[in-house]
Amino acid sequence: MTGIEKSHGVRQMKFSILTIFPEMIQAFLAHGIIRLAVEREQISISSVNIRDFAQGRHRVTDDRPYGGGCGMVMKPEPLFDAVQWTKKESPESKTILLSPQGRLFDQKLARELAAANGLILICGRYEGVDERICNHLIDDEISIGDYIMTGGELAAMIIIDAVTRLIPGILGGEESAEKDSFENGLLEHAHYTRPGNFNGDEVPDVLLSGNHKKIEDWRLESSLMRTLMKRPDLLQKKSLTGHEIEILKKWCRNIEDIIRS
Ligand code: 4G4
Repeated sequence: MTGIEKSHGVRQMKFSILTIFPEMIQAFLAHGIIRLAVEREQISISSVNIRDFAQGRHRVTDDRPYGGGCGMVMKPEPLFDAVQWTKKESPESKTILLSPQGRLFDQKLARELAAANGLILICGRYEGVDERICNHLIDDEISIGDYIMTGGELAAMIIIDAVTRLIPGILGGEESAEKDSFENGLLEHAHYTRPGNFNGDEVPDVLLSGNHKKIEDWRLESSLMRTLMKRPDLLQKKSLTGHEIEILKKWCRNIEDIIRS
């Protein structure tokens, strides 16, 4: 994208990743939609090496825990200085610590983050980060799920990936984010491409019919049934439309007919 296009109101989302392993991020930037978004200057992703802010010949970023115990803790000073420096570079950004103790990340939180001007994502290593970092520098603490990883880098990439595809203009109209799973509270309908017969398994006739109304109905029905089978919890949470309730009732009647016969 040229400077002229950018000055016509297209804003750029700025991601900064604070890590002691900036090389981990490179492969993520080099492919697919993320790479395109960087090339078009719709997003920028910069890594900040926490070790560059560490002191002494060995540039140590960890230390033994007060109170004893095994493992090491990320020292506060280098991380503090790295965050302060990044905040000066990007004063509009929101500062987030990736940690197992954070708010659980989901599509709704991804939408919330997509509205920010920029994100500073802090990746902890070792057994965790000094508590005084969490208290003073962080706007939010986010977890990508209830499991422990050796560092926050993968969590940062997951968040950047999910947030980037929600930024207006990133996805083409065909693959636009409004049609996604979770945006309407349902899983996606089944997808098919050529060949029409794969190992004896046929594509449903309706998808070849060219009847757009029937195809839309089939897709909604596919969405509803897949959600019922795979993620009934989503269906319970969602407020169903009249049309959706009719489709579920039709399936209920079919099942009752089978039981009776
Ligand atoms: C901060 C505190 C995120 C960061 C402790 C990070 C899982 C997640 C880390 C740690 C992470 C998640 C070493 C436990 C790095 N693990 N679920 N590890 N630990 O989002």
